[in-house]
Amino acid sequence: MSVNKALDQFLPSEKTRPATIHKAMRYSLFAGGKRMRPAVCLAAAAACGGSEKDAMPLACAVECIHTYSLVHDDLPAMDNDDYRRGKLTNHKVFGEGIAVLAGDALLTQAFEIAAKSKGWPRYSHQQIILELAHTSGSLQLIAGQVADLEGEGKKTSVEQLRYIHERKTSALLCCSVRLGGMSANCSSAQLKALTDFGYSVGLAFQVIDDILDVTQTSEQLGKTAGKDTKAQKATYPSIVGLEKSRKIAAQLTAKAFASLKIFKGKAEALEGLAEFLLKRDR
Ligand code: GRG
Repeated sequence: MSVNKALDQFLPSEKTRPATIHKAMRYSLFAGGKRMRPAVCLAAAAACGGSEKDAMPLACAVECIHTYSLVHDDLPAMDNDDYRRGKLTNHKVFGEGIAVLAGDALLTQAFEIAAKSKGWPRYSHQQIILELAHTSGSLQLIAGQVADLEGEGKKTSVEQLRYIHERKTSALLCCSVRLGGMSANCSSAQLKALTDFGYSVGLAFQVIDDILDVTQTSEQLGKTAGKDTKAQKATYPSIVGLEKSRKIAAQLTAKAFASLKIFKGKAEALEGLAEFLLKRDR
């Protein structure tokens, strides 16, 4: 897959000193993730008439941020998980100290890779970096994680759950789609359509993740199933039930499709990904 090849080229080799940290970064990055964020980034670029080559650094940057968030989320101080992507979690293999650093290094690596992108007439490096920083920061990804940690074991409303899902999941998916568009020097109308698409698809993705947590086995998911219920975490199925959750996921996906009208059939790859996300089983 071209994303794997590009990530391999962007990252220091396993043998680069200090070898442990590069091994740890690569261990989680190449552990078999679905690469959904790079996929939507490249698909958004295609919808706007851009090239894979121009979008690739940004697609790789979002995957590095995503992987960092998983490595840190799995730590004992956070979600405390032993399995991710069907393999032992980073800290189980390398120890907690190296896992913290591997996450830090992946986050930093994302900005280095993004800074290597070419920059576009409508979207400067400054805007690209701002987009990534805002999404990873205390108002989005980290805000979602904080709200999630603080909400454990407490009664959560659907509004509060949506706040968490928007930040923990939808924000990075939305950012991936937007960056794809920016790499194709998209118009502001196209960027607005991509933002709407990314938001809805991102939320649908998390609702489906909540559903899979209760309907699939750990083997199917490659991570511990049923964790949300065990941790008394609020999820869509626990608040509104399984059937209503499925309905919400389908409605969000339909909304995502509707946002793509402006591309007049040129967003086939994005449509295919939205369909795949709705029907996925892991
Ligand atoms: C900043 C530590 C920190 C966390 C931010 C992203 C996040 C919040 C926590 C990670 C755990 C989690 C359940 C996030 C929700 C998003 C999600 C469903 C991630 C899993 O994404 P997939 O299914 O994973 O695309 P793969 O392994 O396929 O890449």
